[in-house]
Amino acid sequence: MATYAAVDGSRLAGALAEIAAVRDRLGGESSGWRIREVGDGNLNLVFIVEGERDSVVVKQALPYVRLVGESWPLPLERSWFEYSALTEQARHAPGLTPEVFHFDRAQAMIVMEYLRPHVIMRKGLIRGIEYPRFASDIAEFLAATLFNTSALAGTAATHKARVELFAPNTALCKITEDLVFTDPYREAPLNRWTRPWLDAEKQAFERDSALKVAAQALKLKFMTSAEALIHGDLHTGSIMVTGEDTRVIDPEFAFIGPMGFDVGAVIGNLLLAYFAQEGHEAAPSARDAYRTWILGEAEKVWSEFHDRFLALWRAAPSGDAYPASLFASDDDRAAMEKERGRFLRALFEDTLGFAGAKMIRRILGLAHVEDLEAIADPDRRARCEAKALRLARELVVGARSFSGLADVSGAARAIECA
Ligand code: SR1
Ligand code: MG
Repeated sequence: MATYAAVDGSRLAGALAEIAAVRDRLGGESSGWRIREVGDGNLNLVFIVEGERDSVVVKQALPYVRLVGESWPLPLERSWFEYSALTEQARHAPGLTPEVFHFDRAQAMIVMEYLRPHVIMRKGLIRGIEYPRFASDIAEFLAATLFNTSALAGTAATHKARVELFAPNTALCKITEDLVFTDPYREAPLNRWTRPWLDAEKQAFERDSALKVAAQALKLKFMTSAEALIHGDLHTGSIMVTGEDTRVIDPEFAFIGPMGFDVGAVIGNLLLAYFAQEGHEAAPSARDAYRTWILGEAEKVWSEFHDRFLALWRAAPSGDAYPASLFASDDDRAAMEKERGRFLRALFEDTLGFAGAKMIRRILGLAHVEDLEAIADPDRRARCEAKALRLARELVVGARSFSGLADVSGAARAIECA
């Protein structure tokens, strides 16, 4: 296939049969392959193809935003950024991304490992399931990918080459700039919220000068802070889990941005899941133990990320930033240790701010999350959402006042129980 064409089941089998590596993996005659479209995301087509021997997932970008339709065009090249990010992430965090079997740039199509019996983490959170490996695996993914793609680990030239490679992913960044950092704070045609229950909150946020300034400071950081290769959309719908395994999928929003955006996405989405529990429990307090588990996981994600990132920096200060050769004496080493603490504290505050911004956009902006959308009773949904908005605002405006993630858990509990 040369010119791009969105595939359907019948054309897809023919196309895959021409790729030796995929044909051999699937096994048997292509006419016998079972193909179903399973994409429920906002942007792309996703097929599961089951052959005689094995199965694969085929993800193809559409030239528009699937959620909205052809009126919102979107470059196919996002598939190239996704493929490039998957490749780079796999080098630094082996076993934590899906294996890629084939990439076709013209067709904007990635053929990759079919993860099973994995489920989307968000769906597990809705069902109240605990995943024992989740926090450690995600902390490892975050620390390994963020540290190793920063100038703390690599040369300035490598870093600039990476910036150049991902810089053209502007359309996807613009989605985030608009939908996360701008539209929730103004009247925008695509905004949605639980009306009329949250009308007062929406209006208050539009008039909240301190909140708007803090959100714009985060937006500026998102647009200009080229710290590391970030996933760019690391919510719990981009994580697939079993009790024993965790994989990060869908990095099509990847670019060189602020590290806290990825860490904040994970923590913000866990907090959304926390506040959504009232909408999923069979009786009041039935999910209390699960609520505790979720907050514990958020704390673990941060503390294990912090420790791993610090360990990587101490063990391999191989980057052009803070060159190890400058820090040979005891005084130097003590000063460097203090500086690492300062860096991680700033990253913690970024993380909280971005977490709050990600929570707000999922309640007042265009693209919502199933944790809350699946709550059929609007009264109950709005109650969950209003609580999430309260904490989110505190995180965006007052990140500096939180001493640690346990402090955030405490604030979440206080709001939940108020
Ligand atoms: C128009 S796209 C809406 C959202 O879907 C993706 O998953 C990103 O989160 C994006 O902001
Ligand atoms: Mg996605």
